[in-house]
Amino acid sequence: MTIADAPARATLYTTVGETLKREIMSGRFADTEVLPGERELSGLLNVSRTTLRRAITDLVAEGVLYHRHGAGTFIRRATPRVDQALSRLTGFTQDMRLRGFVAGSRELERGAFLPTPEEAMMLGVGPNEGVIRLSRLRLASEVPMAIEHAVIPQRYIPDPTMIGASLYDTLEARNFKPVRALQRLRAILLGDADAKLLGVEPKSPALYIQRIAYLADGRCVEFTRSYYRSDTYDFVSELTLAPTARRSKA
Ligand code: 16G
Repeated sequence: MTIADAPARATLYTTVGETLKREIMSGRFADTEVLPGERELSGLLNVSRTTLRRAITDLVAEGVLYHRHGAGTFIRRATPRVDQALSRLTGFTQDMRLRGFVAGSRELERGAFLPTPEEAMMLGVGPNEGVIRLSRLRLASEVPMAIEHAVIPQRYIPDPTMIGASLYDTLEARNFKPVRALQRLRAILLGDADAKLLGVEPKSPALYIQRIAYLADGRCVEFTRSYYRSDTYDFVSELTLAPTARRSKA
């Protein structure tokens, strides 16, 4: 990977940038997310560090690379893009499986607690009835997609360790799988901590989704707050004419 026949000095860094980009696309650094250090790269490309730095700045502006404060320069991998129907009640693991991605999670919190007033109200439980909290960073084939904070009344899952890789699989195995849910969506800007977890720039836009899911008998089994990366997820809804409008057309 040397820059042979380098053109005029002013465009040398552009050529370096293009070479570097081509190498990334062709999978040269596929086993790492971190770009090799300046010394190594300038040696590989046979250019000065100043030229290399300039090329990297351009690739950052283009979105091919990104800096993480104190950690170095990283390669932005192509992220999965997901179309999610808004009208189907499915869980993350199932959604990802259907799309050929491997669902994964990084656990952020798991335990049994007394509910906050908001949790008690949303779940319809008393202030002294325990709830399970499970917070996870959800991954699709290793790429962070969403942060989820799920709360479940302890009467449905007595012990937090009972929950396996999929909350919905666990609820189904216990005969408490939700059959209906209400969802509220709002556009937000991510705070620093959440942006870092999701691997995006601070203040990136995201979708905040609140889901309240019910059992067939109307009892509430789940209250989940999620932050979905808006660059990886499209929520799609199907619209049909209201019955009155349909009648008047016929
Ligand atoms: C989805 C649900 C979330 C549910 C989770 C279960 C949305 C917005 N949220 O992410 O409410 O708790 O799936 O997934 O769709 P799991 O079965 O993989 O744990």
